[in-house]
Amino acid sequence: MPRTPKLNRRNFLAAAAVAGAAGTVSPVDAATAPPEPRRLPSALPPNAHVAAAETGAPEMPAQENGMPGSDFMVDVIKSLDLKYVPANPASSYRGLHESLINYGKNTMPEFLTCMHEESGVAMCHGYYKATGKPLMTLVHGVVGLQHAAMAVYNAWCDRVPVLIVGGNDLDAAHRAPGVPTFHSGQDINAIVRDFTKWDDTPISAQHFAQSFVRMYKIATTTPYGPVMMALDGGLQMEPVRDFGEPLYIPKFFPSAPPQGDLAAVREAARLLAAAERPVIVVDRVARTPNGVSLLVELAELLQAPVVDQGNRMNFPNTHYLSRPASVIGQADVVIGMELSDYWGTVNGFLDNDNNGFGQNVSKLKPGTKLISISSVDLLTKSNYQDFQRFQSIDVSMPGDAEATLPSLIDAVKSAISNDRKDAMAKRGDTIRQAHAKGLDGTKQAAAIAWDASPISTARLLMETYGQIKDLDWSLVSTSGNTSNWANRLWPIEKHYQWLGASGGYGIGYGAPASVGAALGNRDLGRFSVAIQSDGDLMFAPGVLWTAARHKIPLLAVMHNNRGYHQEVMHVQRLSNFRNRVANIGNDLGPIGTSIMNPDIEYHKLAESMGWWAKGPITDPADLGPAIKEAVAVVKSGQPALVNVVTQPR
Ligand SMILES: Cc1ncc(C[n+]2csc(CCOP(=O)(O)OP(=O)(O)O)c2C)c(N)n1
Ligand SMILES: [Mg+2]
Repeated sequence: MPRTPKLNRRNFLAAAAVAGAAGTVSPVDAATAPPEPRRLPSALPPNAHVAAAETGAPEMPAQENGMPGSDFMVDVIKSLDLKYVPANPASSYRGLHESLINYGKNTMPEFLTCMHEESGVAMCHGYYKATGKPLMTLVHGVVGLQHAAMAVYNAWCDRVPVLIVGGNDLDAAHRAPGVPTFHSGQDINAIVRDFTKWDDTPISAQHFAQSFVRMYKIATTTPYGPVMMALDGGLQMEPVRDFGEPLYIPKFFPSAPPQGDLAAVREAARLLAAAERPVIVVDRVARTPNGVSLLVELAELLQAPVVDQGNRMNFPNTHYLSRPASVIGQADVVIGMELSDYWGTVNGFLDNDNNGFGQNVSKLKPGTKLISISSVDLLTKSNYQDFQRFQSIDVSMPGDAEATLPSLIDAVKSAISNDRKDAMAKRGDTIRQAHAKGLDGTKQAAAIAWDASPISTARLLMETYGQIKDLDWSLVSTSGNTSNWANRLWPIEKHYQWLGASGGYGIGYGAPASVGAALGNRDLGRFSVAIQSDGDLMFAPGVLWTAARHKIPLLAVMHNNRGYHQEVMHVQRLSNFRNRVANIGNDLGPIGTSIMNPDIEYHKLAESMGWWAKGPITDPADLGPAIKEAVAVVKSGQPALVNVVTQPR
């Protein structure tokens, strides 16, 4: 049986426009229908005639033969094993939507209903970091993509592949007038072009097939990143045209990641092997679990401290060579790998100093040599400033750090002379002692104000850890600022135990990225936990419903400090500098930055969207038992939220 045919774009639109007029019935129904009874002013159920008019399917024009373009597109999408499509629905991609759920049977990919396009993109973002597998999202031409844009920027800055397809009706002469035309653009991709790796607008089915496989390939070649396709409404609707040649789906083969130049690798190894105090600084090195093992090998070979900037789990924080950023000041050689901000790593910036402006200070000793391996050097655009301040580097290798590590390890092995080995072992012992001492100090700091109410952020984190420590846990995100207690005190040893932050620091990432990561972890049998701040949650809280609707188990423990506290501090600092008392607006709290009066009942918000929830927890003694209950709920397959009233930081 021919799978389609179907209907061409113009008569489809005509039919849809007729069907859209409320109360329209076909002439046949109208002739046989009983006369309409007198309307009663009430919410009585509609009679059969009205119900048919409101819910019945419109009579459609005869369809032409041929497969709809969007069915072929589903075949292409299925060839890439994309598991989910988290998206907000829209008419501009209705052709593909209908094909995904009917022709594609809503599996591989499965449509997940999102309440904001930003949530759809951020779910893909979080999912990728939990699983190493990209997802695609669909957005409504102009307006949906405008909503999605910040989340795309976060994925760009965080070097995460996300496939975005935006419906758009390009044919100005034949598209539906009015709203669909408001929602069409000549070049919708321009909205996100500055922070996507590639974009395209296919104009034939075969063009779609090539571009979709190409965008997958580009997104998953390091440095990873989001990619965009504008998908014409007419192309989705019309039967595929093969232009006399059989259509085909290009086969995807992954690209080998680019590596640092071998001569530069040897020079770097020579500097590292000869250094008295080498320091390894890492940001997004471990793309895979193997990246963690390679980094441990390099660090142990050199007996060098590792500063993990934490945008991924790169290095176990329980390893004796794991050290804080303060060691950079003593270095004579620094190797920075996949750093987002090399300048900020080796320099200090004091915001609002005595002049009221920032002050720059070098952290380095004179003569310190700098080495860099970074794939991001291979992809820099001009407008957005994610490339950060310029830093001069002695040995700079554009290339993927994880892929370069094996040759660097080999080169370091050859470069270490036997007479250095004792000194290196001694260096390792000193670092081991410093690591143990540092951990003691951190524990003591965490105990400060242990019994305070609002609850201290250290207690928030440690009570949470106490309830999940025996599970195969994954900390999917910490939004807001909890003084980094998780990374300082939870033993983070596996790559999925910490998934990093948003990348671009666009707030509103935490909640949806946690749900996306929890989705990936669900399928892998891991237990997901997020520390969820109040400000972050309120950007697009509808993602809570998405989690409940699609049965995504996630423990969200709230860091509810009742404000945009980072901004509280900014305004306070500036008031101090200007020698003024910050206006707190009588009892309303800091103006423009507090989220109080009325206090938001986050537990009720979550409950209303199908979550198990408890709160507000103000007594620290109640915290452990509440989280324990929530853990049991999450283990049964549901999301659960504990609303905890916390100290600001
Ligand atoms: C989209 C966006 N809007 C505004 C900001 C500025 N901003 C930075 S931190 C912050 C406060 C976030 O509040 P919350 O998530 O509750 O964290 P807290 O600072 O209270 O720990 C804001 C508004 C931003 N980074 N991104
Ligand atoms: Mg807050």
